[in-house]
Amino acid sequence: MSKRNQTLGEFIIENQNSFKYSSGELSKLINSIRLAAKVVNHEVNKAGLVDIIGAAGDTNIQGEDQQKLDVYANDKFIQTLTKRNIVCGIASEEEDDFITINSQDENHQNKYVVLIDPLDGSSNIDVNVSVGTIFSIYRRVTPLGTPVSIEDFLQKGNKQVAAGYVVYGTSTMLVYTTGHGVNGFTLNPAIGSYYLSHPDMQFPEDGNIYSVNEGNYLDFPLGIKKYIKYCQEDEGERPYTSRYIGSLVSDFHRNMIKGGIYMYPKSTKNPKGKLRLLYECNPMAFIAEQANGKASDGFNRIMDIEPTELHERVPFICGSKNMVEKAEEFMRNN
Ligand code: AHM
Ligand code: MG
Repeated sequence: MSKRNQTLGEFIIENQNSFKYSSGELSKLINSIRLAAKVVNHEVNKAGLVDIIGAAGDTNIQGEDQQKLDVYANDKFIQTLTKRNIVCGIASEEEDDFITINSQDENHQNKYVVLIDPLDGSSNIDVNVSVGTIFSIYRRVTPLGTPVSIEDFLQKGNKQVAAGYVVYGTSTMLVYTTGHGVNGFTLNPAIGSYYLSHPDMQFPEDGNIYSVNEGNYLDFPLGIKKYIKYCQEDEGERPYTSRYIGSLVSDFHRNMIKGGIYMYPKSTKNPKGKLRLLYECNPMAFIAEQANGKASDGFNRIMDIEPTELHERVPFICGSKNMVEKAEEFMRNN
């Protein structure tokens, strides 16, 4: 039974047995993500000091090269995940191809693959707006003893064993699921520990926030245009209110707490949508469903889509169940 104020470390240990392959490896994996997230958080918090400590590409006063934060985050997560003899492969939004990791005995005994968007929404960093990390974890499907292969990464979202995000916001939070609901932990920066602050998170069934980049309105499919108009119509409980940060993690997080819908539809500019199925949509869809929400490409469940390539894009509609179903109805009928 989870308790508020429990640390993430305590929570992981206490809930380890609820996971069906409970050998402790998944717990160690989540632990390493928690650790890398703290290191990245520390760096993200210094982003405003760029004029003082040097911009990307510069060499700082200690003679170290300054990296772009998304590259830094990518390196940190990869380093942390590589060392623990658990992960056999990593695919990152920042890397063209997946990375193969061998076990210490060099016999390819590691069982898990991780897909990660190390710093999502990174265009928001320069202006001190929240960004996030998104991760998704699967068990490999190829046999132990062989190097990881592309099939291990191109699994449907419904095969995920865990997924989560870190939001570097007014507070830093780690929110994750292993398929038994969604729990959110807030970092106390003074102590460096995450505490269970949001147990059993749930999307309200309905909401009144819609989050979409309306700058693309003219290029949207008719169903989305009509849904947006429906949100704006002055009838009964409506109009809804619009909130769009442009950081998926933050928009999603707010909508999960307050009730709302996030949409990144296809458009003439982005004919397949913008967001990546494997690094962004599947993990957020898993969290949404575990929190009583819904995620769709407008017609189909996101987690049932068969991926065909690592960096595949997909239209994404996600949030409170009734709102997503309403948007799907507009898509079907237009
Ligand atoms: P990124 O992976 O290049 O950071 O892009 C993903 C981000 C999402 O976080 C956000 O919701 C979306 O792109 C915003 O895109 P736009 O500026 O087109 O509205
Ligand atoms: Mg991204």
